[in-house]
Amino acid sequence: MSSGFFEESSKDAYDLTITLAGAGQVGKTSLITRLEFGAKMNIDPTQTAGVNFSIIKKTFIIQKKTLFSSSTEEKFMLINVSDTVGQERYKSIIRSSYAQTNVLLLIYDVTNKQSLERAIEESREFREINADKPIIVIGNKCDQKPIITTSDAQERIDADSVYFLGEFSALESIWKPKPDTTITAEEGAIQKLFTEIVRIWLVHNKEISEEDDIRMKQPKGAVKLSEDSDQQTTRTSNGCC
Ligand SMILES: Nc1nc2c(ncn2[C@@H]2O[C@H](COP(=O)(O)OP(=O)(O)OP(=O)(O)O)[C@@H](O)[C@H]2O)c(=O)[nH]1
Ligand SMILES: [Mg+2]
Repeated sequence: MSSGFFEESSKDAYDLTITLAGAGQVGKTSLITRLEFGAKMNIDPTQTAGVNFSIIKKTFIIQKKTLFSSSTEEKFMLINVSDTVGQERYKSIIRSSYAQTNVLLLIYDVTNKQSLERAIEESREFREINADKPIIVIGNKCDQKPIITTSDAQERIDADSVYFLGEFSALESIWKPKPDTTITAEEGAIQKLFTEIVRIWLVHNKEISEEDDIRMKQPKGAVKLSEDSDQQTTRTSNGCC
């Protein structure tokens, strides 16, 4: 990591590169569209062409806790997202982005067994290139009747530094981090999911500890479900093909 998370100058934005991977049509683009444009947006994604790069700008508030004190920091972060296509024939392009990836976000479809097989395959390929970087696994489409549970995924993707964040619905912006817990769109499901992803990465890199709190800053006066105004997205390029 090039710079410390708690450096004074906010000019050095902290960079996190996330690659989304998984079978075709599991909802990778839909999930990232939710983070970019909010819970109200109607999503009608077309198949991703190769790799689609976007930069999402977010500010996080971190409360560091020690035995005797606590301090609060705001940290600006550039989340570089590589949204890959699920089609097998593009796999070499996807693999070429793995070396630069900090966190692999592996999506499967809870209604599609084949998509879990693909997630297992992707996790192995990522591990061949990155021995220790975090792999985060999410089952999408939890608004549908699931045939794969998080425990099934946990049993099958069995490696170090793999984190299971339960189920999500990119369609309805609902997060079920555990079977008995549901975070709704109104409660900020997508923001909370990505805050957890950032937290895992920071803890993994020992930038913060498990005890520290982190939350995504909402722009002043923002209606919770509306598009962020000062935390924009830039679609930088369309990678290929
Ligand atoms: N029911 C339901 N449908 C979803 C959900 N997320 C995405 N979809 C639908 O699934 C289809 C595929 O979504 P995409 O986001 O394009 O999937 P993808 O993984 O990016 O697909 P590729 O780019 O082809 O790899 C679309 O018709 C979406 O509307 C969800 O949470 N629930
Ligand atoms: Mg896509």
